[in-house]
Amino acid sequence: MNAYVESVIANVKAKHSSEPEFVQTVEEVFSSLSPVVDQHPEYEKADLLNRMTEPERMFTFRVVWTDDEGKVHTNRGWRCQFNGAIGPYKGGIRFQKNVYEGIIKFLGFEQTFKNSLTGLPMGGAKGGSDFDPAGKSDAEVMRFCQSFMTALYRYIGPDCDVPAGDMGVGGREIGYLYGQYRRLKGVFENGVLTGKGLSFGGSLIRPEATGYGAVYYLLEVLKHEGETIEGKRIAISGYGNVGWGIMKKAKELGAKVTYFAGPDGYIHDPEGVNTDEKLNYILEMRAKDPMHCKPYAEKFGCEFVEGQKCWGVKDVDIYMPAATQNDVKMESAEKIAASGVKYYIEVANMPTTNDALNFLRSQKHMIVAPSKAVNAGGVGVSGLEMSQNSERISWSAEEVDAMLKKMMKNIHDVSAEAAERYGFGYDLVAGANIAGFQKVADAMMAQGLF
Ligand code: 2IT
Repeated sequence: MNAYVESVIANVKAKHSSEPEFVQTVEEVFSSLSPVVDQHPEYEKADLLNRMTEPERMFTFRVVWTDDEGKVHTNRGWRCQFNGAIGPYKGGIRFQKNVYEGIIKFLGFEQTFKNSLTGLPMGGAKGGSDFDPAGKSDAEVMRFCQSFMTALYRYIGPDCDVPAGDMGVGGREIGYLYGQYRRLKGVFENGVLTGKGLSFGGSLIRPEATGYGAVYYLLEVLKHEGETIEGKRIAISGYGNVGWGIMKKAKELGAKVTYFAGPDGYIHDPEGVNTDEKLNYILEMRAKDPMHCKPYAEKFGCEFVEGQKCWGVKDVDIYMPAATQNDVKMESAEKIAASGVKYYIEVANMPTTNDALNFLRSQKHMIVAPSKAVNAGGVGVSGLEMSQNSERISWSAEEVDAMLKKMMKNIHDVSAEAAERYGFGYDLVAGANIAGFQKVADAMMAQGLF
């Protein structure tokens, strides 16, 4: 490994020992950059890599809200404005009990390279709170969102920082957050948030974009291998917004999701989630109780395996982990490699531990694609939402979908090209890291030291 890259990784490990997810992502991204840094000694002179690991700004804030019984709760909120070199800070907000600095920082770092890959002018950011949305009423969520935005609104804006959803933050939360922003600012500045409802500036296809984009990216990988998607069987984890989008697009293109895993176990539906009834049922099931997917098996008479993940099943063609970070560890990776399945397409942010990811990449029979490329269609369509808001227009679903498809093809192609150029062959992981890095690096080098 290049000595400067090695020293930066060592530095991050020493400085961030209490933030393992952040250390993990820096190591994953930067370990692809050795040949690039070898060719660009000016990066070390400008200490570019150490600068890239330090957020431009990160802050916490107090979020106080009252529950329906009048009891007062105090949560912590975060916003990490990681890198603004190529555009306004952009990235989601996550509400989840386990959120802490390390999660927000890792997501903000990933977001910087992901956003760069979209080809749109968006910097990297992430935010969130340790608020647990489970079991909260609409009114409680509203009060929480209003309090969160009251603390945050001075520090964001359409040309400054544009939050969106992530886990625990969907259309309902974005609506409440935007309402409070508008109330406080006294302006209709809807470019401040993406993932909005259609009646106040949301973009068609944004809710489906991450899942659809993942399948469009997959199409390019299959094309590269001389295959098509018809008849392909897919195993996924997660059946949230993203997993659901994959199911829907797969069905449309003649493939099928035959396995999906939730917190309580996994479902095996050999027919696939291939009817509108099944797709709608998943929405209903999730709205009622996001922790259990077993009711699907009861309703449609298929197998449910309690407490297990579907990693290692043999009767599929493609694995797509779409749940959360570090879902696939070494033990699962060994099962995946042994199953003989060729395609491992990451979808959730950092769903694979670094040792597991490197193990899968080293399998000669496998093709591995990284989440920061595969799931970039979500934020990509957020970028298109920003464009529509600033022009005060709305594009049709067909227009947005066509742009998304083109964007995913481009992300695949620039990644493959970057990997080839630096001697990695068809290594989509290294390629995405290099291609995402290059634009941010150029912009930072041009803008002087800070
Ligand atoms: O992880 C992600 O890319 C997101 N949660 C979406 C971010 C965005 O700004 O749309």
